[in-house]
Amino acid sequence: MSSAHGQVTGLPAWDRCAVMGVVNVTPDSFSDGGRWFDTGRAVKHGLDLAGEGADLIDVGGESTRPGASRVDEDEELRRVVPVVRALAAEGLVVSVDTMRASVAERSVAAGARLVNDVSGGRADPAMVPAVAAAGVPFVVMHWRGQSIDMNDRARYTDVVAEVTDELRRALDAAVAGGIAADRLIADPGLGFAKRADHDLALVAATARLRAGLGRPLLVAASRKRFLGRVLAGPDGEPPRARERDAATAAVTALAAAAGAWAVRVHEVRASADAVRVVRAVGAAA
Ligand code: PMM
Repeated sequence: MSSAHGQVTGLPAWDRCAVMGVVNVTPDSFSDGGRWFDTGRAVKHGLDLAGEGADLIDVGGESTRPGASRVDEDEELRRVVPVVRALAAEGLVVSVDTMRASVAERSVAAGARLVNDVSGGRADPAMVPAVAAAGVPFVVMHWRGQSIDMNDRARYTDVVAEVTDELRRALDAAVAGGIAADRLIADPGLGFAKRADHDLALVAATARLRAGLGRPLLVAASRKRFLGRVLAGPDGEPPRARERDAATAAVTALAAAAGAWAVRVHEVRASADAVRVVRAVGAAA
C-alpha cells in the first residue's frame, strides 16, 4: 500500500497516508480563530499536535481565507520563523506555509524541511529559485489568484480536468525553475477559487488526480466551507469551523484510501486514527 501514497525525496517515508497538523500563527484564520497567535502558544500547539500523531507540522503566518488581504513581510517573518525554529529544534518535521520566498528561505534556515506554497510558486517569482537553491521539497497547490477575490475565479466546465491541467503546468514550471521533480507534491487546493460542488468533485477524484499528475498528493479539506455546506441543517446554516472535525476525518479516510500522500488537518487525533485504519484495512485486502 505504501507505494500507492508515493514518496517525496527529502522527507521520511511513511507506510501510510501522512498527517500534517496545522499551526496558524495568525489573528484571523477562519478555522481556528487565531487561537495560536502568540509564539509560545503556537509552539505548544505544534508539540501537542505531534503528540496526537501528526507526522509533519505546517506553520503559517498569513491567512488565505476567502477575502483575506496580504500580511506584510516583516510581520509574517516575525510570526513564523521563531515557531519553525522551536518546533524543528524539538525534532519535528516542519513545513512552512508561505507565498513569500524570503519567509521560505528564513524558515528553511531555521529548520523547516518542506515549503508549502498555496500559490504554487506564482505569487512570488523568487519562490521557485529559492526552493530549488534550498533543495527542499515543495507543495504546489492549484491556485488561480490571491484570496481577496478568488471566489470570482471559481468557474469550471470540467473541474477535475482543468485542475489537473493547471496543476501539471505549475509542476512543470517548478521543474523548469530547478526544483527536482521527485521533491514535488501536488495539491488540488480545496476551497481556493472553488465552490462546494467543485471541492466535492475533486475529493471524489483523488485517485485520478494522483494518477494523472504522477506526484504524491496532499489533500487539505480540514474545516473548509464545502464541509459546512454538506453538514448544514434544514435552515441551511453551516456548523462553525471547529464543528467540522468529524467531517474532516471522514475526508481523511476517503483520501487515504484513494492513495493521498498526506492530509493537512487542524484536529489531528481522528485523522491519525483514520490513516491507521485505512492502512490496516488495505493490508487485509
Ligand atoms: N489551505 C489553507 C492554508 N494552507 N496549504 C495547502 N497546501 N493546501 C490547502 O488547501 C491550504 C493550505 C487554508 O486553510 P486554513 O486557513 O484553515 O489553514
